[in-house]
Amino acid sequence: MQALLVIDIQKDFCPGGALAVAGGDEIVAPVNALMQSAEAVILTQDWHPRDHSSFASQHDDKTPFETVEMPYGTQVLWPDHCVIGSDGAAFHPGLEVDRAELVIRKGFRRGIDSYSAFFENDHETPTGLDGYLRSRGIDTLTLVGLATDFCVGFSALDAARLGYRVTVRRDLCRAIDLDGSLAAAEAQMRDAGVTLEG
Ligand code: VGL
Ligand code: ZN
Repeated sequence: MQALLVIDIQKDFCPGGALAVAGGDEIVAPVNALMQSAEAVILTQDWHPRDHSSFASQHDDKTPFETVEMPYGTQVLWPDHCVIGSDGAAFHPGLEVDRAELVIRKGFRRGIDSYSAFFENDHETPTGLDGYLRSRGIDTLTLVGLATDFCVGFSALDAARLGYRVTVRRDLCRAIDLDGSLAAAEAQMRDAGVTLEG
């Protein structure tokens, strides 16, 4: 069984948002269309407490897009975004959220970020999505959303490592692209056996 995994199509990642991804809103209509032919639809929602440790505002002398060493590894620091319950954390108003059977929220622990829909950034703490998919008999995933080089890429890599057949629709994703992060993510995905389409 197949599922469409729609990653983080939230206001803060669209033009005008706190961590806007160029062209982020352009994918909303074609993602809605793709939902119609999916066997199951699952959405993810980036969902951070206001003092989240991935926010540059929580670190002295740091500005967004710098990095910091965390106990679990190097972490990029971001502008405050997708704060729990805020308008920016809401899905893009055009996204057909009613089609989704599951919404998985991630990044809700103050001390650890979670790009992937499967594991937090320690690559260890599970979100529960793998168990959900397995218990529904879903073994094939199509990924779309924001951003290609962070949450989509990390989710696709984890999914491939967990044994799912994974396709990323590049035409239905948009990237942040920090210092070559898009090319790096695409190379890693290819190496992991992810099919890049579009
Ligand atoms: C994302 C940076 C921080 C994403 C989430 O959805 O790709 N990127 N939080
Ligand atoms: Zn985030």
